Amino acid sequence: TVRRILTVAAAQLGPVARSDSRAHVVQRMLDLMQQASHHGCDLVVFPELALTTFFPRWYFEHQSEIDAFFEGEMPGPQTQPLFDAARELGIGFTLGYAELAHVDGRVRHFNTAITVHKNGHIVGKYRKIHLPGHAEHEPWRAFQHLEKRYFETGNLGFNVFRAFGGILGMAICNDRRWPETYRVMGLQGVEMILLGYHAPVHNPPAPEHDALSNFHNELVMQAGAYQNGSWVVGVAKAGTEEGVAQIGNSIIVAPSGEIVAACSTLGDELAIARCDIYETLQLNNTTFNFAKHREPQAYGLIVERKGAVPPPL
Ligand code: ING
Repeated sequence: TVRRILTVAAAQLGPVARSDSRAHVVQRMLDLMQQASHHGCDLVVFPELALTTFFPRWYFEHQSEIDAFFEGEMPGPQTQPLFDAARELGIGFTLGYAELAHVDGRVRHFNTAITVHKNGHIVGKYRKIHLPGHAEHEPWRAFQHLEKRYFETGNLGFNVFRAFGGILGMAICNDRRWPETYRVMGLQGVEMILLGYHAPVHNPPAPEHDALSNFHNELVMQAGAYQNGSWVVGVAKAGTEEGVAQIGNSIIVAPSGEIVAACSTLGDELAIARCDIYETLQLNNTTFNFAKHREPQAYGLIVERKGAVPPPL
């Protein structure tokens, strides 16, 4: 058997204060890349919106205040050191950031993630599709969640790309709760999904689920991994950030659904695993062998939305 081992680090970040400079955060990330390099990692995965505090927790009146949290270029002067380190250390990284893009002569705002190879070149890009929360200021909430106001829905789909000897894909935070995220990449043969998240413990619209935050976090990534025969790397921006408690619980999940590495703190921490890409083939050639077992022709109408029950026969 030809084993393809990819040594991956989930590079969890602790809180980033609004007053923390990008340079300060980048230095923390460089330290984690250095540590990961000592452990022979090929790839380091950083959280969603890693460079700044999670600004959608506040309502901002003026676009200039909002745009201060965005990157107008990638790499830019503040993030270039990450790309240089990738080349110097021979280690790739996945980075979540707020992207200010100029597309078709328009300024557009996305919650974005990129994967950079060991040569410092961007090999994958994804823009968050499932934006949770709300679009208008809702003062009743203990804190806001204004992603629908500050970002547009991603326009790159759930794409996969070949890198590091495998087929990789990316997702961001709330995406991980939706089965479509994994399935659309699973149907493209994805072997490892890289995703970052901020998950407040308290979810104002559904506080009854607060105690299930870590359970739901693990449940969705373990199910997504197993049902699509893919590795899943989920990485938190963790800890109490500007007064909001966020889960850590960064994990690396094998195609079997087993959690093979996990962070145990709420700070900057690496969880490292040697991921054998071959394991994905095993599962996709046995339990989930499409040719032998999958019956798309028998599934009937793909219902556009839950509750649209077809009329009685
Ligand atoms: N954060 C949260 C997440 O999906 C959330 C929002 C929390 C939605 C709990 C539902 C329940 O983990 C982001 N950034 O999507």
